[in-house]
Amino acid sequence: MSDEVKAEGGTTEVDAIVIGSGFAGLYSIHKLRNVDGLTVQAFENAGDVGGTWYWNQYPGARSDTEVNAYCYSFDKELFHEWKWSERYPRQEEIWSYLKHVADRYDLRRSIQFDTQVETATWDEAASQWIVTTDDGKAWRAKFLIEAVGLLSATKVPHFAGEDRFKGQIHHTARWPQGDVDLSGKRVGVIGTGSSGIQVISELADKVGHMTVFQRTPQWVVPSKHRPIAPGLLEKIEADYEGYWRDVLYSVTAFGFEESDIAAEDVSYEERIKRFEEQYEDGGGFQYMFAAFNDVAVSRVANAAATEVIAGKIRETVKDPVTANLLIPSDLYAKRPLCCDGYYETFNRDNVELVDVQHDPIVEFTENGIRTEDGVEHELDVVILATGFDAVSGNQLKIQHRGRGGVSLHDHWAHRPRTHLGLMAHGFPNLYMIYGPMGPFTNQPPLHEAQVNWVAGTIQHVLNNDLASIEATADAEEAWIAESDEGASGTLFAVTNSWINGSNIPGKPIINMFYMGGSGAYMDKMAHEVETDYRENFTLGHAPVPA
Ligand code: NA7
Repeated sequence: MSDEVKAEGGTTEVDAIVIGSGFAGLYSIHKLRNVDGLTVQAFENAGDVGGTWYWNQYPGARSDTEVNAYCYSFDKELFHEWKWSERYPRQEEIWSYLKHVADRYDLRRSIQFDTQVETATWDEAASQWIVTTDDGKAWRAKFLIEAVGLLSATKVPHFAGEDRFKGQIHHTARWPQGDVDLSGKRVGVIGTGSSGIQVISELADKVGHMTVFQRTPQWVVPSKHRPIAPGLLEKIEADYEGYWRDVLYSVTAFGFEESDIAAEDVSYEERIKRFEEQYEDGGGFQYMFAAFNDVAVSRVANAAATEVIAGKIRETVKDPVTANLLIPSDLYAKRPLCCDGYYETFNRDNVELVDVQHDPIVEFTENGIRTEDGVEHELDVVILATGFDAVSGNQLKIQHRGRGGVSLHDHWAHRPRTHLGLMAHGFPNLYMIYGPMGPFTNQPPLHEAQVNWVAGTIQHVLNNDLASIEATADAEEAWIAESDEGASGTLFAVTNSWINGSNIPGKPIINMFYMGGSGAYMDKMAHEVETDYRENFTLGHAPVPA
């Protein structure tokens, strides 16, 4: 049964609209339904729930966050009853989990699938958002929650001649449902980020020939995938609230023990020894945050981290020319990657590494890809593992008009602007889960924390008969300054990647995250509640009826 109510003028009215049905969208629907029984309508442009885990069905797709912190915490029964099979679950398993959550909490009745939200316009007089969808319908709601995904708007580079290519081209994040038969095929992979290294490692022994088109190598450590440590989930359940509190009040919210030792404070030998041990234990985020606490800020620490990985690449990859091509010159300051067997893949006879930094892709031909050295690489299938217009990309696909008709595109013309990564000045009652300058952490626990905060503000608006809540211009400015200052002290700021927008030509290169840590971010949200939202928000009153 739908919650909607027909409103005047052909639009349908609900209390809250949610966009997206990934981790954050599903929890938003559940949570908001429990705020004074609000009516909620969600829109999802995919054919089912899952968000990232719906779209990324490419071979080898799996989480590289340990599953004990890559799940919901809001219901201990759910945590208890869902039996995860692996430390880093595959896409299929995470997707099944999210579908189970949708069914268990009866969320599907609120979701309209295969529907793209096109516009969102603030109606000042009614204090409502008017949302239009690509099926030609219009909706009204007082609250709009956008859970549209941090890594969702795909980056699809266009190459000369791609229309005449007779084979198939697939982006990893728009992988066809039902899989693609690649056995025995000649497969090219463009891109060597998280998605690329997973697809390459998974497919190398299943395809006829694989050509890896690498522009920029990245540092990869093994994940050392293994079953979940015996007793771990039971131990978490024994102190469930304490465990999740510790996750949220850590730096990264990944659930592992973060180091409090600076690599700069120990000897060179000790540094190398510790990174060697961490490499053996596996995990990208662990390599960055569990060995020492200064890898992302200290060039000394960073150099030791990369020295160890470079040594492993040289040990693993038999051909020294290939090994050298695989060793990055960048700092270890992109989103850290992990994957078992990645470097070993390049010892296979059917795998070829093509350096497209040296010899860029010139064009697609009927039969494959031609690079600048004149070589035509013959291919049946090309996999684009070319990433995303991250963080702000999906938000900007919706044409927003806020107070006074100002567009979000204009408001963000020079850079995305938010307070807390959640709300933007001029856009009342609009919440962006993991919007720009949100926390740089493991996402699911912080999704929940943000949605809980959103629900709290909505409750505050309702309890006080308010029309709206809106971040002030000063709050936005202060948040940007604080986020920028924090990020400028890190090596992420000086390393090209989607984290600072530098993967998208023409996109402003700026810090896209608050890097003060999960615990500090939790305190920032709590501060707003403790001050009754008076410091950093304008609380709008409904017009008194005549
Ligand atoms: P990433 O990490 O942004 O990686 C994209 C890769 O694609 C990267 O190696 C790029 O090389 C390469 N790329 C992009 N455009 C081109 C063109 N035109 N030619 C050649 N190579 C290109 O995306 P992922 O999907 O792997 O991962 C994104 C996040 O999703 C990941 O960090 C996880 O959080 C989940 P470049 O570095 O630009 O030279």
